[in-house]
Amino acid sequence: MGQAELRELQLKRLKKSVKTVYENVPFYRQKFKEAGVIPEDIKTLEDVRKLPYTRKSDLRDNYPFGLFAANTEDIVRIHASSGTSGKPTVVGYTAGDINTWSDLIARNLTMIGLGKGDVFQNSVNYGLFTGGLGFHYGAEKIGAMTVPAGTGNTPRQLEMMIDFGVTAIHCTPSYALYLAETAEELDLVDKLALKVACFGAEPWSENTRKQLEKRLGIKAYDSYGLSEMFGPGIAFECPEQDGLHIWSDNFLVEVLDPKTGEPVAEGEKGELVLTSLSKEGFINIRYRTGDITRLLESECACGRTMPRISRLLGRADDMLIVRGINVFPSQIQNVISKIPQISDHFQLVLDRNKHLLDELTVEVELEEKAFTGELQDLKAVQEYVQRELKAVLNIRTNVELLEKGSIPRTGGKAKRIIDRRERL
Ligand code: DLL
Repeated sequence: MGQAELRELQLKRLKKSVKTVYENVPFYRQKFKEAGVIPEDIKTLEDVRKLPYTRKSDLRDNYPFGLFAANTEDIVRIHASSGTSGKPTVVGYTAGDINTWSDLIARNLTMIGLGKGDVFQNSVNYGLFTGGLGFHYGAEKIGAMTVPAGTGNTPRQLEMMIDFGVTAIHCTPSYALYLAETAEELDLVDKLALKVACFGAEPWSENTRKQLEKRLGIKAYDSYGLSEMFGPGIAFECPEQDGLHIWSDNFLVEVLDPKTGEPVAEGEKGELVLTSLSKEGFINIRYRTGDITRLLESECACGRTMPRISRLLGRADDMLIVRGINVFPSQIQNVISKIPQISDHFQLVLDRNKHLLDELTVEVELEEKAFTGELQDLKAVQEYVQRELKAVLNIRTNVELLEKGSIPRTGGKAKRIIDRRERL
C-alpha cells in the first residue's frame, strides 16, 4: 500500500477507534474530558498527540473488563498478561478481533515463505498467554498442518518434530537454545526437517540468532507483540532480517522520548507508543509499551511499504523478565521492606543456569536482631524471605543472607540489579 493510501486508511480507522472508546468506555471519556479533547478534534493523524496516554496500570485499575469497548456478550475470548504484580491485565477479543489477529499472524508467516504443505509446531504455552492460540489460528489460516505442542518434555517435542516432518517452529528464543542443546545431546539434529523458526516474547540478540540458525539449520525470525495490542503479530521480520515490519494499517505508531513524551528525531531511539486502529473488543489509545526501539527510515529491500522498527533495544521501565515472568524490582523492595529480620538494602543477581533458565538471587542483609519468634536460625529466615517473595512474584528465587553492610552503598542511585545472564 502506498503512503498516501495508508495514511488515509489510518485516519479513517483512528477516528473510528477514538469515537468508539469515547462512547463506550467511561474511563476514556473521563480521560478525554480531563485532556479537553473530543473525538471531533481528531482531524489529522498528527492530532493523535492531543489524546492522553494509556498505561499498563490503567488496565489493572479497571480489572477485569473495565476498558472493553464492546459489550461483554460480544467478547468471545480473553487473554491475560504474564505480569506478577497485583491482578493480571485482561484483554478481550470479539469474533472480528480473532479474525483480524489471525490475519496478522498469517501475514507474518506468509512473509517468511510458509504456507500449505508446511508443518508448524507451536511450542509455547497455550493458556492465557497470547503466543499459543494467537499463532495457532494464524498457522491454520495459511493452511499449515499445525501442531499445538505447548511447552515442556523436550525429548518428546523433538520426537514429534521428526515424526511429523515439522518445517517451522515457534517458541521463545531461550527455549530454542534448550531445544538445540537437547537435540545435540540426543544426536537428533540431522533428523530434523526444520526450515524456519519464529522467536519472540523476550529479548534475544543477533549472536543468538546466528548460533541458533547454525545449530538447527534454520532461518530465525524475530517476532514482536504484546497482549495489549492482540499479542504476537504486531511486528515481524521479513526475509531481509533487517528490522521488523510493523503493521501500521492496524496500529498507529509513535516513537517518543519516554521522559518528555515528545517525538524523537527521525531514526532516534525512544519508547514505542501504539494506538489500536482495527480492534473492537479492547481498543487501546496511545499505549505506552515501555519498549525501546527506533523507526528505520530507509525502504526495505523486500519492497514492502509498511514501516520497520529495529529489534527491541530495552525497556523504558526497569521491568525484568525472569523465565518469561515480568518482575519489577519495586515489588521485591516492597516485600523486603516489610520483613524486620532483614535490612532494606538488597541486590538482585540474575544468572542463567546450566539449562539456560534464568535464576534470580535476591541478596539481602541480616539485621542484628534477626532471630526472633519462630525464626531462630539462618535457614528459617532464608526460607521465610523466600516464601514471602514467592507469594508476590509467583516465581522461585534464591535468597542469600549477607552480613550487614555487605551491599555497597552509594550517594546516588543504588545499583540494584546485576544481570550476569549472557545476552541470549
Ligand atoms: O509476549 C506476545 C508475544 C508472544 C510476542 C509470542 C511474540 C511471540 P506479553 O506477555 O504481553 O506478550 O509481553 C509483551 O514482551 O512489551 C516486550 O517487552 C516483550 N517482547 C515481546 N516480543 C519481544 C521481542 C507477548 N521480539 C512484552 N523482543 C513486550 C524483545 C519482546 N522483547
